[in-house]
Amino acid sequence: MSAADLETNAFWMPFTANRDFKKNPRIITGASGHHYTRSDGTRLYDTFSGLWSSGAGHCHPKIVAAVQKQVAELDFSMTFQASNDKAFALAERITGMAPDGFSNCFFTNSGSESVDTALKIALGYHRARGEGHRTRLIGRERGYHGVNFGGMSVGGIVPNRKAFSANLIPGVDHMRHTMNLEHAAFTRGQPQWGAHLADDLERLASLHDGSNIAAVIVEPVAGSTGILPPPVGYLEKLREICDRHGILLIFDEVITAFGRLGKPFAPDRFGVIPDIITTAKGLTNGVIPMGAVLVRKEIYDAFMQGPEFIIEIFHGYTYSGHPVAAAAGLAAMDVYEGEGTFEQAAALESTFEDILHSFADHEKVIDVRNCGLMGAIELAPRDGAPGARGLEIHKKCFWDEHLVVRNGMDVLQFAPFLNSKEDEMQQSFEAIRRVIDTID
Ligand code: PXG
Ligand code: PLP
Repeated sequence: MSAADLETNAFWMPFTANRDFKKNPRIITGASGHHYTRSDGTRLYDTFSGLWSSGAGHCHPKIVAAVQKQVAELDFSMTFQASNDKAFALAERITGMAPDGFSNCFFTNSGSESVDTALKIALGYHRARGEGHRTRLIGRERGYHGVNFGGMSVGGIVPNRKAFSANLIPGVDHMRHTMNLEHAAFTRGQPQWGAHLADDLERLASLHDGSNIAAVIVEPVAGSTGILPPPVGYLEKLREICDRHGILLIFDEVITAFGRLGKPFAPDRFGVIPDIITTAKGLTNGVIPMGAVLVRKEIYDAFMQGPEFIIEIFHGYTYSGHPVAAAAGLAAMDVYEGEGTFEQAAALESTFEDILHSFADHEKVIDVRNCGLMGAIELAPRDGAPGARGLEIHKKCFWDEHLVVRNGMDVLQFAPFLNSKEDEMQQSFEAIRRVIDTID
């Protein structure tokens, strides 16, 4: 198939410059392992694991087989009042993998839905315990928590909020973000500078009185806004302030869960344990849309009160616990555990870090950041055209170097496969260097 034969008008593409894209569409028609197939048959190396989603590689045969089997056996069953076996099995599986104390999981279809679900659970939890006055929510600048109204409100990405600012949910404050080029540029892993920024939470607790705050939501490592690892001591401080004021701590692990940090979950890496964890993406290795919100036992138990015939939480999606998605999730867990995927990711980390930081002295590069298998190379914006350089690199990589590279404005973001081959990783970055060298 040639891209020229494809009618591209009707699809209103998400987070894309539609008119620019449709002049010369970049169409992918197949995938296998670490490569995509472009519409003209060319193989492209994927440096972003899908959209952070497909860490074990595309079209993993075990996951494909599980989905094919499930869709022919039970295509759909509701999970409202009756349910399917796979949803229960997956919930057991991922709570078993989660840090101690996480006993229950609520299924959604995406990261955005996981975030809004987590915020509702936090509010409902306090209300169930007679603390319905805890209504305020705290997010952070440069946080990405999806695109639904709750997540957008606690999120901190200006363009995502701008057009909707009058209708964001009330009672939300933001802490400052943790990125600082002056104090922490070119840090390998967690910066030493910045733990004091967690004191913003204490300040907000003083302002509103901590007893009015329901929850704080942060990405343990911010992803979408260009990889911001937590400063050393920062998450610990957030946890301590939350404990002091009875505030729930939510880790949005839509990107970081399932191996991206070389461990199942961020608490396994940082030693700080939140109260609620949101996931999506890697839950099914990106094969079928699905998210899950994991909660500590006290939270689930707080809802399990009153007459037993009464629904405890008036929340749920038609496709919560969809059997085909759950089968994909179970197969993904089999792959992760059976192949040692998270250990593979941990073993690749230092090579990845070295490759990224070899860009540090490039004249167009103003910062390099990394944590686990999350990495960013930040380029100086071209005068008067912020974002142009990043998009040009993406396009040149796609057409000339046969690479899919994700850019957010002028930040090149990398999510190598958790089971990447080191030589392919090396080669992909050699190609990226050629492109950065040659563009204006
Ligand atoms: N929370 C976090 C931390 C995320 O990274 C979402 C919520 C929303 O998930 P859904 O499934 O509704 O998209 C995300 C999604 C990028 C990029 O380029 C990141 C995401 C999505 C698309 C692109 O960094 N993160
Ligand atoms: N809108 C209408 C009219 C519906 O009937 C439903 C679900 O039944 C929804 C929205 C929500 O859809 P979902 O459960 O897929 O989130």
